[in-house]
Amino acid sequence: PTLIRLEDYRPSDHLIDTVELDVRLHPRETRIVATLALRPNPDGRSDAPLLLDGDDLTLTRLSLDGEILDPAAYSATASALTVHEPPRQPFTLTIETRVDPTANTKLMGLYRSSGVYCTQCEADGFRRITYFLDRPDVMSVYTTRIEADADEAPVLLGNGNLTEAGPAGQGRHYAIWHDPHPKPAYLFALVGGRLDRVSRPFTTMEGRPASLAVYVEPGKSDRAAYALDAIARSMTWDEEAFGRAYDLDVFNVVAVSDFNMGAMENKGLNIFNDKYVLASPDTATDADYAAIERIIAHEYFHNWSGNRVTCRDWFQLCLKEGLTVFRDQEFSSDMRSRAVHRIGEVRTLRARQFPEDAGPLAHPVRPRAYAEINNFYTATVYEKGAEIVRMLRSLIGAAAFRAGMDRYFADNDGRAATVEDFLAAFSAETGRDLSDFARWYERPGTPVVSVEGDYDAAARTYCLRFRQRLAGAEDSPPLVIPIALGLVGEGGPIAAACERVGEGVFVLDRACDEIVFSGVDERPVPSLLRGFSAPVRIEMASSDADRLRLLARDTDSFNRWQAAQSVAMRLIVERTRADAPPAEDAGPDARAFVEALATFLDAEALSDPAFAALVLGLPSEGDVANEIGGDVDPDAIHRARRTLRRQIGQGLGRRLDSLHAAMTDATGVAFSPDAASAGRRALRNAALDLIAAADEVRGGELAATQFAEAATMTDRLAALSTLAAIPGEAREAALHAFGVRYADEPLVLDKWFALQAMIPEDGTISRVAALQGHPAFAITNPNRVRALLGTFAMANPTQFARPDGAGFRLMADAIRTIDGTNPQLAARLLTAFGSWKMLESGRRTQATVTLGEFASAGGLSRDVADILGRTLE
Ligand code: HT7
Ligand code: ZN
Repeated sequence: PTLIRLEDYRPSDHLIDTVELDVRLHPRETRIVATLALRPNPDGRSDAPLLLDGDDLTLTRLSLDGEILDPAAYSATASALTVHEPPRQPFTLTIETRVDPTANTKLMGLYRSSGVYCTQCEADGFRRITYFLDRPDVMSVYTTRIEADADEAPVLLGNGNLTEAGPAGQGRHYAIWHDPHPKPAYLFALVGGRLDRVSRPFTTMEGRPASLAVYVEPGKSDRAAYALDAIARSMTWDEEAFGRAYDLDVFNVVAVSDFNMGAMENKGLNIFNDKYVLASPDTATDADYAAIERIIAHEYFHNWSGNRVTCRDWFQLCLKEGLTVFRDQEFSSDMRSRAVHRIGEVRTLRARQFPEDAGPLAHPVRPRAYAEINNFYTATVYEKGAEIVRMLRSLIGAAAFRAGMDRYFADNDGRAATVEDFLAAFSAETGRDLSDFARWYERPGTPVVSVEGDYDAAARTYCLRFRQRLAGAEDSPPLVIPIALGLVGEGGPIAAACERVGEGVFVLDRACDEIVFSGVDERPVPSLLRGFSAPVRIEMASSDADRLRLLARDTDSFNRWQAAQSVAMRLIVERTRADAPPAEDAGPDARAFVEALATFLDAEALSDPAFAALVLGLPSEGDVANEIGGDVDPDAIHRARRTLRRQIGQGLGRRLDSLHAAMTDATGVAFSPDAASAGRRALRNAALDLIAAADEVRGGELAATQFAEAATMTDRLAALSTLAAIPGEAREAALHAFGVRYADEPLVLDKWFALQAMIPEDGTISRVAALQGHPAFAITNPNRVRALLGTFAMANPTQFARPDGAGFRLMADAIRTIDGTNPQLAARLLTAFGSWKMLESGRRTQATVTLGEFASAGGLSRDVADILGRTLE
């Protein structure tokens, strides 16, 4: 494959100051006239030809400074337009192209989704609309005239502010949008369609009035209220937390039903996957509400971290994505419970980024080369990128961090920046050299920090020895790892002195180091990596008793949860490895664990239900596989985990029934999606699941009652999920009832598809195959595909990695089909094979055979070929 390399970056030879677009929307033949004000870039080559990017374009007319261009002066293909000897002074190029939005199944460029025209230009979709310098360091001021049939598309939206609108004759109308902020082409957007609107006013801290609006499919505006409110809350939060105000007269969000990702931060016109906009108590779970809030915030925050300050090139993607994830995490933590949210973030990181970093698709947070940039919107760039920003804040402190951010925005406003520009702002603010810290951007892999503790009762000292290692970087200088820590005694935290620990953080910046606490009167248990202060694995030999002391006594909520997870993980891994089937008797270790959980629940469940629900949740089968790391047998993991769940359920006994009852709202209590109410539902449903794990009959009955009586989607879906794990008629009846009730609700049916795709039974493969023929399933709709096939591959390890290879084949067949219409979606699904090398040899062979056949069939898109090539490497 042709690789694009960071080291080959050079500035564009030409710049485009203004872009005037005239777009005449038509379902099959949309005409685009682009008038570009070009000039040679003083930083580029002066004698260079003008080389504009295109993708699947048809050129119908070309003129330069108003004169039709002689065909000998240029060459045009579907993927490039070259003007051989462009003027050496500013000039205007007018390009007319035709595109077919209906035939655009890649969902990049201009396409139609359920009759609504919309665009997706990141990373390189603008070149599917017109020929352009489609690179983020070419920034222009856009004016867009959109014309459409007034009946087909009464709503016409563009970037920036509306300057003019009116009839255009013959039943057509037009709107002109002007965006005063120079931007790269990837932030361009337009929308045309029949849409309902909800709106509200907002006044920024600078006194600027702005109208906020959410546009949705007709008839769905009552489901847009939460998203609209989340926009206003995001704006206020960014003003308070980062001093960033909005900068246009309008902020529009449009929900569409066919979308490759979650949402897109186009300037002033965010386009969303409708899954992350539409919510009502009957159709959305608490997790959906939280995701809507987070993604609305994320895209809004891009207005500064991404749009006002954009990326010089796509290698700097983490500059906007990692930073914006960090910002949305902070927002959600402020809106909800910080501790609970942090645990969720780390679970995601470990479930998605750690395996990526440990497998064939590993890459640095700032990659050095790519074949297809769309394959680098990864957990590493986003989630690990956010962790780097978080570590930076720990290192320099919150006040210096805020000052550094202010400086970064001020110094780079209106510019296309780099990771170096970002770090330079913090260096300038603190006087600190951050070049060692910058290694985090360059090194793939998850570092391991091994720790030994040594208590000297006579000297009343406690010594901690640290060693860091990173596979593949053995000869490279060490990373700078902030480790938040403390000591915990029998009765709680120990106040002991250590001069190397400032603000509770020790900075490990050597390969090995040790620190000594003095004045320690009892053997302590160290609480390491509090709040998950760095994206590393900690290795330390410690007993369950020590871990359970942390669960009971630590002040750091994250480590209390981590302690319970670690004990559960040890028990599951040990049982997975044991040749014999897990014993019926829980054994002393599991009994001690259950006792600790019981004590914890008795003391704290009622005061913090959301946290209690998390403590009750065991590591997922995927987490266990990642922990084991090699020769993985998903069936053995599944059995071991199921047995431990049963033993916990049995051990907690009636306590779970009491919790289930105590967390049930009295009839008539109004629904609220807030964190406290969601926490009660989370604990209620965690209890239900454990009751069923202990006793399928009783749990099944309770779940069936909850399913029938549920007042919220959260409770209904949780009951259905519990029932889904119990084979039999009750399950099939409930699945049927749910399918009928929500037959006209595609987003709800996605939950139903996903739930069935997750059933860890042999029959699931035929169930999934059959569901692909369900009338509500559409192989061209990314949400449907992700719900059914994505869930099967990513969240059903026993069935995806079946020993007979049928799961792999089902996915390979589907991916081949999808690659024919939507390569980006196909490539993303293929990443499910990224952990195949971790499997035991039989399954590994099956994966190699399937992937080999897949490769030899040929005709693959660049997106899929790139993932496949790296997966097989
Ligand atoms: N910046 C966006 C990333 C993106 C995207 C969005 C929708 C469709 C295709 C896309 N390719 C890349 C979304 C974000 O991270 O905010
Ligand atoms: Zn983003």
